[in-house]
Amino acid sequence: PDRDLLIGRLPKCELHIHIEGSLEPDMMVALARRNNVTLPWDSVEAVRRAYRFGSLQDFLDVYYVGMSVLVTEQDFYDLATAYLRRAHADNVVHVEMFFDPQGHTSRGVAFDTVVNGLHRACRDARETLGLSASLIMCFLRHLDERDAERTLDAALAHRERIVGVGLDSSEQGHPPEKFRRVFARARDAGFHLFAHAGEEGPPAYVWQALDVLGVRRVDHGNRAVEDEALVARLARDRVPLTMCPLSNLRLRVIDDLVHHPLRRMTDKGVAVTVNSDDPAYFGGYVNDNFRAVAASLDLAPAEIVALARTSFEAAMMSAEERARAL
Ligand code: ES4
Ligand code: ZN
Repeated sequence: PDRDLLIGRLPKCELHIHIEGSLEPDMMVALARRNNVTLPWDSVEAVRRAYRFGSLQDFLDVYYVGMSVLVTEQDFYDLATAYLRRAHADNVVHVEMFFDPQGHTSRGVAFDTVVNGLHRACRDARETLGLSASLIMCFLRHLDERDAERTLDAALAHRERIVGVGLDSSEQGHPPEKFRRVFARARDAGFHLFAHAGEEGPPAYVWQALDVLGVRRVDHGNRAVEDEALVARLARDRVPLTMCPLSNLRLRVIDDLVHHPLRRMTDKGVAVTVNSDDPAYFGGYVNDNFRAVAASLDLAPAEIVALARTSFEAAMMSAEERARAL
């Protein structure tokens, strides 16, 4: 229908995409062969069958095994290039891409290998596709702060190729305040600050992301809807939420998209964006997420346009990138 045409045509930014979560089953199987990595699944079909998740942790257990096929700089380049082409087809003009260095360094892959491959893909995409793309390094919150500190140390050698730091992985039991010191150091080094909060965790974790870590944008933030004062705070300070409807559905954060909190947030004046999170695992890229949530919440064309416009407001683009994108 008209709504789908509009969504396809709208220029947009994607601000919540884990590049390792864009690894499609066919590339996973091909890279496993190329690198002699043994997977617990013996075919593309078997990989697909493993994608039934009861929770965030169920997904993460598969996600960390899946990324083990990424070994060489070329693997990271190929992964990011495939994603950026796919995003371009969705009329994405600017991407802020999360990556999980600890998911690779823990397997013996050098930090430099990861960043060099991803950065080269971002640079080439600017030339060939005309879209801008930048990198945000996430700390794995199920690991301790010391491990995050060592990861930040490694990132300082690539300071100009990484625009920010974020916080992801298993949320429950790993509150933002666990990473207070490493985020303070990252801020002093000039990184933009982000954190996943309120995906499965309580509103208190969103408050901590804001007041203890000092983040300027919150990833997911679904459960902020339970706390009226928190919603008012997000709206007042225009702290954007990068929401991911199909992820929430697949990870059973919500039982049906008609219950997605996006509309309740925008109605209260919160800046909300729509994103894909881990598109290869959750069954859709950014336009699929727009289409699914627009249909379920019966969003009007003006509301869809506003979501895309908010993605530009919420993006951490340089003046030069902003001029190019608009
Ligand atoms: C993630 Cl959906 C989600 N939540 C938390 N951490 C993640 N890492 C990759 N996808
Ligand atoms: Zn995420």
